[in-house]
Amino acid sequence: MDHKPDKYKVADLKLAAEGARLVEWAESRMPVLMALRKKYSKIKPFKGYRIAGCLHVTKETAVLVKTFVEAGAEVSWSGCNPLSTNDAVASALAKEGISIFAWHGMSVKEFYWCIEETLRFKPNLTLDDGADLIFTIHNRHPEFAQQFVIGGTEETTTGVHRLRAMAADGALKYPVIAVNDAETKWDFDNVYGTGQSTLDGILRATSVLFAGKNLVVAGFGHCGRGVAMRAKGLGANVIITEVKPTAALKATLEGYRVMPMDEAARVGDIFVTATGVKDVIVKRHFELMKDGAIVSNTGHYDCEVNLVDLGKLAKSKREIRPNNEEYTLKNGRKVFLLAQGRLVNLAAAEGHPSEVMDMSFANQFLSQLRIVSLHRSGKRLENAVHDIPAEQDQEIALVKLGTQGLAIDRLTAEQKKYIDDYSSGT
Ligand code: RBV
Repeated sequence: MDHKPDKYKVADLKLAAEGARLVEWAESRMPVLMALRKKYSKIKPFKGYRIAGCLHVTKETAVLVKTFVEAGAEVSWSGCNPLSTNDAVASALAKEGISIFAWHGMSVKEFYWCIEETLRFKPNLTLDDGADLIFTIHNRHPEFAQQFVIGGTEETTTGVHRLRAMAADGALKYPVIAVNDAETKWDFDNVYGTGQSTLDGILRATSVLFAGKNLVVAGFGHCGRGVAMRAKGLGANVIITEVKPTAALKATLEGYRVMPMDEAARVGDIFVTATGVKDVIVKRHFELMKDGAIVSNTGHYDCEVNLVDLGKLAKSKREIRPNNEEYTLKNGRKVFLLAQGRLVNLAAAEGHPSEVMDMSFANQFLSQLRIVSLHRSGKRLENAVHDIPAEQDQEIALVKLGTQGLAIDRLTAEQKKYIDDYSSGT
């Protein structure tokens, strides 16, 4: 089916109507992306270009996919996590004729099969969340970079880290724009999006009271900061574990307790890892945990909580409620693992709210458009990881403010002059 991505594989097409309503709901909360859709559906700048995407199949992602299609692109899509696909949304997209390969609860083997399917239509552009698609191209089909791929974008911190390491090694075969590093992405999506959706996931999987609980957040980056802030708002006693001194220091000034995981493991009631690093919670930590401790992860990969260690320590396990497995340890205590250690906000809830994804995905759309526009004029970014232009952030933020009915002040000519005038002082 070269060049004709007319295939799909989803869980159940009968869910399409439900999915379409979810997408409609998201559209009503994503005014910036919808304004881009309106503008570019007329000129169809993506006409003749094929985009392969590998990003959580949520109602917000569907709004992005449909925007690409209306702007003229051919699209083929897979999810970027085995547990994050919303089956209703996936079937709504399939029903609309979009090539999509995604269902909730797939195996890792199926995950890569889906990616391969999206590559069959020879994409010109890749859109990643976690870099699994781009790595699949580099590892299994390196010739695609010469043959038809002209560039890509990356949505998340973990993916950008991996790609920067690859670029530093000279191994990156085509240019990638780091959407994550846009201020209107990381300072909103990563903080407020992760903060709210992570708590949403933990609550849906447990329904516990946060007030008065010791909530341990591993990692005080943007995501950890958001989780800590929102948990504090619900009355939790937040404890931060860190490896970076400045981040730990900032956490103390926000009023959080800071301690190593070896201490936190003894006192925590709820654990959330948000580090991007593996083995944050391992055997010796599980052994120290209180009876009833709840363990979850909101980082991109499921390696932050060592599941092999947990499995070895357990004498039995059962699902006590959806996305919540009770492990009975050999020491008699129980530990509850949420969403199999995969990102709890997407696996147990719906991911970030539409309002923040509005800005993240506006950045995605404009970054893909930048690659295409350069290509049309015979240009190409170098094979490196590129930032989005600073003006793009201000533009997106201004439009977002406008959609909220908010206006801001403007610098006068005099003020602009003052800013650059180093001769004036006291
Ligand atoms: N994320 N997407 C959603 N609702 O579509 N929620 C979260 C959604 C993205 C977010 O941008 C983050 O960088 C990434 O998921 C982590 O995999």
